[in-house]
Amino acid sequence: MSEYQVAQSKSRVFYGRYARKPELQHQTHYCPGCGHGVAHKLVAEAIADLGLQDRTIFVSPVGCAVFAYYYFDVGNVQAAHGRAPAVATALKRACPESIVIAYQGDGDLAAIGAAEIVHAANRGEKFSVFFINNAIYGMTGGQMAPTTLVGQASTTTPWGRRPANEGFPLRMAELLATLEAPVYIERVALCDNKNIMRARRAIRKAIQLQRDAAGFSFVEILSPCPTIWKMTPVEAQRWVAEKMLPVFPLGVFRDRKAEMASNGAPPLRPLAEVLELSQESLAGVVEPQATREIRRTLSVKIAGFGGQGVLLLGQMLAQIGMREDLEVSWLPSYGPEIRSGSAHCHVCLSGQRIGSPLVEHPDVLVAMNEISLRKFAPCVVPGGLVLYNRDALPADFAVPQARVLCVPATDIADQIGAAKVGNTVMLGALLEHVNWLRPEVALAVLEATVRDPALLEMNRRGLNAGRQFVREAAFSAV
Ligand SMILES: Cc1ncc(C[n+]2csc(CCOP(=O)(O)OP(=O)(O)O)c2C)c(N)n1
Ligand code: SF4
Repeated sequence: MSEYQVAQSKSRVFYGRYARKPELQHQTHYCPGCGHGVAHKLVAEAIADLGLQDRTIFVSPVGCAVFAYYYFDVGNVQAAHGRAPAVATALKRACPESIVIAYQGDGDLAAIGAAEIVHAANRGEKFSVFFINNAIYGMTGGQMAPTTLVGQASTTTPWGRRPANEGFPLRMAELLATLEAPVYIERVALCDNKNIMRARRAIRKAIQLQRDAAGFSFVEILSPCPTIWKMTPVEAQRWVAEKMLPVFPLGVFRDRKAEMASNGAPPLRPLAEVLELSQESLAGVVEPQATREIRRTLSVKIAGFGGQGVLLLGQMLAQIGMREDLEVSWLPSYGPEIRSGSAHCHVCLSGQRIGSPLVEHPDVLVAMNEISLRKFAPCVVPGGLVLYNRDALPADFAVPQARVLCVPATDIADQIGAAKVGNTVMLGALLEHVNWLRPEVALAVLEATVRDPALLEMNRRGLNAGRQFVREAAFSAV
């Protein structure tokens, strides 16, 4: 067999294997002939060629591209339906050095998210938007989108779109081009190789402009959806050229590199000043130890029923971290019923910047009830710790990979006289274990949080009781 040279291969901006489904790790979930696959490839190649992989944050939409974060090996955030421009705004403002990409379908961008895209464009937010216009809602089975053509049948317009009833196709590129702020707006089409090359250049240009600190850039990409259109991939490409191009003409609608200076941008101010933290609220702050040098990291999941102080325990831990001059994050998660439904939160403390506030594999799990124990204990990292709010594990349950410490926190709190300080008992147990977080800092946080003197005293006792319990448990284990 003759030797061959690989001329085209998967961009390194894609993960080597996709973790979405065990049996699908070598391919995306897109239908054959779908424009999303081509658009992804063009975006990935542009990021790779411009050397921006480490700086890129990709905001994926709701729609067929919802799983883009399984494919792009960059920073990823998945936004609620239509809200990608709002999320991208926050990301770009918080991390101005990042290359922020909002990627959206036409239902996402032009229907539910119409306000977000117009206002982000109008503010001239300095990120890039790639807008996949396939004239239909793909993911949900083919409802009419704002971009559906006149006469085009959809599940919600089976008779074909009628302007008198459903209005006319929305031309987003032209609409945004009426605004002052955008720097670059172009419409391209994935209907044949020549046009795919044009799309490639437009995508690259949008990202380049962002790299060069210009303003808002927007590329509308007319894109085939063979599945919903009930066509073969070849027919669908042809349909883009024959039916979509007359309604959505290709071209550059804006090409104006804005002045580089950030005219009118608000000055950067210290966080405490922005949050209006008064001297009074900072009173009792214990001087941070030299934790920056320590570079400790700790990820904790705290789970239980609403009403057990699960979220508050997470907040207290995060505040202790802040007072220790660490980077912190606290991410709550609870159902519609805040009391007695299940609730959990993720807390990260680190001497370095925190990549994601999500804690899938915690160093420490604080399980305030059995459901949480069973659900989350298998995810604790090998060698991690489970603090369980009972005096023993259930007889049929083991956590082979981690250490388990049963701390009957609610019972201890009951003995103190207030079941609700069970969370503080657990905090004490946790502090005793993580010996680089100081109890005096925890006390200062409690004093700043609990206003009622009697309850504060209970909390103090709870904290000490939790520490004491762990010390004695360790002693009896020796
Ligand atoms: C708030 C909200 N409303 C509605 C939905 C249902 N929904 C999911 S995807 C989608 C349409 C996506 O269509 P489009 O943006 O055109 O993307 P495509 O799937 O065609 O790529 C809708 C309506 C949702 N997930 N969330
Ligand atoms: S339904 Fe359409 S847009 Fe969605 S993956 Fe399939 S071809 Fe692509």
